Amino acid sequence: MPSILMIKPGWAEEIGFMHPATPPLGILSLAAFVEKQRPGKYAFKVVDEKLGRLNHREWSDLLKEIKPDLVGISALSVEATRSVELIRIIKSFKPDLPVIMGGPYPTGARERALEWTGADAVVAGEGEIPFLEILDYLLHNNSLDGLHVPGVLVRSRKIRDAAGYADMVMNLDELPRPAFDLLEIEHYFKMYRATTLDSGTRYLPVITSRGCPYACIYCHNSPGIAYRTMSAARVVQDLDWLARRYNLNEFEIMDDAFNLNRKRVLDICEGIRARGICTRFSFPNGLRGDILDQTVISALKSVGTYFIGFAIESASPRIQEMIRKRIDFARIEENINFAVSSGIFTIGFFMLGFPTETRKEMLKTVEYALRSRLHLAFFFNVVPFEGTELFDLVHGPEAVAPGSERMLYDLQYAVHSLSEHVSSFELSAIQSAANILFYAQPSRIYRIFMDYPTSRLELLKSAMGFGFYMFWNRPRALLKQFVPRLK
Ligand code: B12
Ligand code: SF4
Repeated sequence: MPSILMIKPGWAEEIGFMHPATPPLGILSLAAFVEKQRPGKYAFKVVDEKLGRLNHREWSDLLKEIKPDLVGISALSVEATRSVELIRIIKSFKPDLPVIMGGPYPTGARERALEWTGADAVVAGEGEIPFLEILDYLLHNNSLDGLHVPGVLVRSRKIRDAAGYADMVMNLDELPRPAFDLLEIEHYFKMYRATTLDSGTRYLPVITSRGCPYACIYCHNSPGIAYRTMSAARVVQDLDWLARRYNLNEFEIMDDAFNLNRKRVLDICEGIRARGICTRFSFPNGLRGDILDQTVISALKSVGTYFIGFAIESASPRIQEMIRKRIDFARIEENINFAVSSGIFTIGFFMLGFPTETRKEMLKTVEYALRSRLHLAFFFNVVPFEGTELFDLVHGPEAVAPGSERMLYDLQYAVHSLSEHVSSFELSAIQSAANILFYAQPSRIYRIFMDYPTSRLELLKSAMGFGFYMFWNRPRALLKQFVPRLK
């Protein structure tokens, strides 16, 4: 039986001591889909470097042991550099071992991913259908040369003719559950997860919809990727099965647009109550905050929701229009306040440093956060990921010269203002001030302390982790960035 090794690369640098490692849903979904379509035909093995990076020797030993017939790599843009290193190791072990790459990085930057990483083929878009086609094709042919599949670019072919995205599974109810059994799942329970409030929870991440009908200019959700949802009945069935199978205490719902269909959300809550699924729920990837209402928030709370993210991004109406987020400020504020009063812990996501953004607009965003009743806030600086409209606006299609890719993807802690009005240095100062002012408000400290949804010990650990990031990782990285001779 052909052996397929699937790899989740480790990130280039690690964050303080709170390393999130969440089960890689993309890989698990591909493996489950292939197994459903071709039962018993391919044997999958998953190595997740988020649980611990392996060195060259360890990889060589592992490759000798597994003897894969094909390697699949799943990469975000920040994992591109590590993917290059991994592919080099794999190719030094066996030069003709096919390496296929998928995930958000090649989806947004297919040409560069193919040229730079050394992969034999890259997949742009969702992977279930094209990956199955690649596997079947390779089983009967020795090379990928003759493969023509939408969204798949093949290295050895002279003409790269895969425009558009890979075909998608339109009815998500047809997808099997992700193959969590391929992982040593207990390892993940010990790690920090996307809800970085604690570690040590028996949880699983779940995706109940794909795509998003909004079209924010900085987002990976291309208009070519349709919005689809699983039915409420299927979602409830999966939650019930997973909770029992893995003895879970919590689900992290990771959808990009979970609450678009109000009725579906209410039906899911109703189904959870009817089945008596006794877990908690968190939404670390956020809910669309301005289309929530009190009934929906109360329904979510009633089934155990304790943590919701609200993506506000900017408090400037001009920037909202420019980035096409178009948040209704009055509604989102009302919903944050209601969620907080209902006993839900909240986090706000803000972005600073958009092209043309003025100092005044940035300060307005910071002021908004300070006035809000949010428990936590992240002040991200804007990063233009390849494949987004924002990237084209900032770089233009030809602007990133081959050889400078590392600079493009090794983003951790570096602050690059895209605004011509505010320098990178000033932006980093605004971000630091925003963090300090936000978390130094006595009323906020009091509320965080009183409302923290896990133990006080976990609060202390998270506070120390954040302090480590704010006063060690970040200043060190900024010093290196702004005082070049320290590099
Ligand atoms: C869970 C999650 C996380 C987790 C785990 C991250 C990880 N390393 O995997 C945590 C919380 C740690 C996280 C952190 C970050 N994340 Co995040 N995260 C997500 C989220 C919400 C869900 C991912 C998921 O499970 N999707 C569902 C599965 C089914 O989809 P998928 O993984 O894309 O897989 C499909 C295809 O891509 C493809 N595919 C995937 N792998 C492969 C492999 C092969 C061989 C093939 C053929 C196909 C294929 O097929 C799959 C099935 O269709 C996504 C948003 C989203 N909706 O996807 C953002 C997302 C992946 N994150 C993103 C970002 C930017 C980050 C951060 C950099 C944020 C930050 N500023 O710190 C960090 C990076 C830290 C790191 N290096 O791990 C971006 C990535 C954009 C990009 N171009 O890289 C996304 C897309 C969100 C966004 N706003 O744009 N994130
Ligand atoms: S609402 Fe969120 S997921 Fe949808 S396009 Fe905007 S940023 Fe992307």
